[in-house]
Parts: sequence; C-alpha cells; structure tokens
Amino acid sequence: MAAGSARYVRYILFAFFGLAVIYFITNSDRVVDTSKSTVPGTVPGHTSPATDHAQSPSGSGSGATKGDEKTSKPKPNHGPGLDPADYPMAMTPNDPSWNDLSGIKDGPRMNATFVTLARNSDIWDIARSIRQVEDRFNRRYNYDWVFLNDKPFDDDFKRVTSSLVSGKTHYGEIAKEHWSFPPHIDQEKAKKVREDMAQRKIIYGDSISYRHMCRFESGFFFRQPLMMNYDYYWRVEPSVELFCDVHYDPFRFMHENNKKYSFVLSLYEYVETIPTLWDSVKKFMKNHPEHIAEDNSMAFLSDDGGDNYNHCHFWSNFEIGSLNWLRSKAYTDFFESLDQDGGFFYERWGDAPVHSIAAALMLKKDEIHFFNDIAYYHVPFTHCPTGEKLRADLKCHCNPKDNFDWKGYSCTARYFEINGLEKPEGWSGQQD
Ligand SMILES: Nc1nc2c(ncn2[C@@H]2O[C@H](COP(=O)(O)OP(=O)(O)O)[C@@H](O)[C@H]2O)c(=O)[nH]1
Ligand SMILES: [Mg+2]
Repeated sequence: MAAGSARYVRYILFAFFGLAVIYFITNSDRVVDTSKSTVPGTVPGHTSPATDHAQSPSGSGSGATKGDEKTSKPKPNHGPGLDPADYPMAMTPNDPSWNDLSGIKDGPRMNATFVTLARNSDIWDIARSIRQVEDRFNRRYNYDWVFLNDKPFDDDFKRVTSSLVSGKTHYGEIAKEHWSFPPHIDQEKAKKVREDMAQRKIIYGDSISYRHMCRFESGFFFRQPLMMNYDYYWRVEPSVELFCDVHYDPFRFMHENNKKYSFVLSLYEYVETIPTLWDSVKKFMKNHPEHIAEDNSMAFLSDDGGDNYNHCHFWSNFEIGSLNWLRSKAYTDFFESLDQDGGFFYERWGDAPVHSIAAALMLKKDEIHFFNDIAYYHVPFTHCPTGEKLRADLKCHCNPKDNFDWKGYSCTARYFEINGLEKPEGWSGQQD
C-alpha cells in the first residue's frame, strides 16, 4: 500500500515537471517575440529610423526576420547569390507560379533600391505611394528604400515611412554642393530669368528650389553615399499610383535583359523651359563622339537626324534604371557639360529631358525598356495597359480610357516605331 502510493506521488511529480518544462519553453518564446517590436515605429527586419544612416544594401535578404527563425518555419529562400536558373520568373499567366502572390518570393534579389526625394511635408503623399508599391510588388520582395532630402528628415517622416516599407529604410541629407548654385552661375542673370518666367506664367518658372531639384536629379542622386553600393534604382515620387499587380521582379528583368533605363510614360517637354538645351547637347556630341552609341535612339528625339529636338522625353518621375550607367564616364561627362552651360538656372531644364536625351544617345536602343505591365499615374497622366485580358490578369484598377500612351501628346508611339515593336492589343481605339 505504502509502495503503491509512493508510485502515484512519483507519477504526479513527473507530470508536474513535464508541464513546467512545456510552460517554460512556450513562455520564453513569447518573451523573445515581443521584444522584437518594442522599438516604436520599427518593423522586424528594419533598422531603427532614428539611427539608420548606416549603409547596408544587402540585395535585401531582409525578409528572413527573427520571427521566422524562432517559430522554426523554413527560411525563405531568397537573397543575393542564388542561381537565377533555379528560379525562373513568371512573366505571363501561363508560367508556373504566376498566381503565387502570397508570402515572400523565393529566388535571387538584385542589388537594388527604391529611391525617393522628398520634403518632410510630403509625408502623407509619399505614404500613399509607398503603400501602393508595397501592396502591388514589394511586400513579396522586400527591397530597400532610400529617402533623400536637402534638409534633415524629421522623426515623423522616418517613423511613418519605415512602418510602411517592407525592406530596410535609409535616410540621407544631401550635401550643400549638390543642392545649390555652382560658382560659375551669374546670380543676376539667373534672377532675371526667374522674374521673366514668373511673368510669363511658366510652371515652376520662378522657383529656385525646383531648379535645385532638377539639377540634383540630373546629376547627383545616383552618387549620394547611400546609393553608392546599389546597382539599380526605382524612383518613386509622392502621390503616384500603381494600378496593377507586378508579378515578376522588374529589377531582375532589367539585369537579365541588359536594360539600363526604362519608362512608362513619355511626352513633349514645354519648349519655354529648354530653349537652348539642344544646342548644349549638340556641343556635347561634337566634343564627345566616343560617348554616342551606334545603335542609338536619335530618331526618338529628332525628326531631322539631330538638327532639331522634337521635345520628346521619358517622364522621369517613374524610372527603373542602372545606377552604374548613371555613374559612368559617359553620363557624368554629359551632365558636367550641361551643368557648365548653366541651363538649369538660366532656363529651367528638367531632369526628364536630361535623362531621356542621355539614354537615347548614349545607350543602345535595346537597352531602353517600356514597362507596359506597370500601370502608373502621376498627375495628370496615366499609363493603363491596353488589352482587357492583360488588365484582368494583373488585377488592374485603372480606367483604360485614361491611358495616355496613344494620344497625340505622347511620344510612346514613336518609341514603338523606331524600335520596330508591335503596338499592344487595343491601342488603335485610344488615339483621341
Ligand atoms: N527635399 C526636397 N524635395 C523636393 C523639393 N522640391 C521637389 N522635391 C521632390 O522632387 C520630386 C519632384 O517634385 P514635384 O513637386 O513632384 O515636381 P513635378 O512632379 O515636376 O511636379 C518629388 O519627389 C518631390 O518630393 C525640395 O525643395 N526639397
Ligand atoms: Mg511629382
């Protein structure tokens, strides 16, 4: 009897010990999980916005968060260094894994980042843009995002943007010499131009900051310290919209197809803002014939073999491009030559014609890409793919009637023609 009850006591003790061990394991796990979200405004896998000025463009393997390790789920198989051949991209609905839009996408990542130039006051307008880019693409890829400003970003801006971006966020303040008048500019002459443009009601004609912005985007964003270790960028502005799912990685598409510059909208530039830009370009072409590509897109820019500029340009508020190309001697020689001529201040040269002319003259035709499947809006123009099936496949929410591509003021038809490309289904009904 005594031996029997001792046995029961032993069973009870074993059971109690077992329960205690289980309780301890579960509880300690919860403590670790909670601790990763104790820094306000941060998300697992992000650096704290208050301290994050470090450079760690990792090609974004950052989807593997602590949480994944603790719950011992299989680690997402993505990041730099994986063999692309093992992870073919789904480019059409017929390709396997086309419909796999949940979770983090397996496969290689490019050394790439989103980049946004913004003021603190742009916070809610850029929040809208980020949310759409994340929902339509980046939540599955977790690429980094670099924010640049001529003033320090405030904590609100950092907190809100970091909470929305799925990759790492970095915040950079632009050096004075990249956001000011170069010494050779005659201040009196530049002032008179602004006054005259104000009278003629030319958009942003009297603005100094807009001119610094255009010069910065033309010549300096790609050589900011935070951008130096990346190979590709995707420019995102406040208040833009993405209307369709992006099923594949456009950075990887650029890399694998040797594309250096891309666009979704093109149009004619306001003549009043660039009266002498083409003269400067012709001077550059004469001084640097070595930088002009043989199979270039001069026919996109000029209807008379280069004598006159037809004002066509790619709209640079959307760009996915190669940073190494912008940092090349060809592009930097081009920018330096234009900058010396002073038109960023004596006129109001925009970064869109500057990038576009450079791409059209110094890249081979097939290094420039039109992303028909990235549907996009920046006031006041929309790129919405023609072709009902494509829009349904991509779950687009744009009104096809808003598509600007085939209207008279767009240059996209010209791009198609000079490249011998077949226009997409439904284009001919959209010409007016
Ligand atoms: N930090 C900073 N960003 C600016 C300034 N002016 C314009 N930007 C940014 O530069 C980009 C182009 O400016 P935006 O006002 O959109 O010009 P628009 O698209 O040509 O009408 C946007 O990303 C703006 O947030 C400025 O003075 N400071
Ligand atoms: Mg804009």
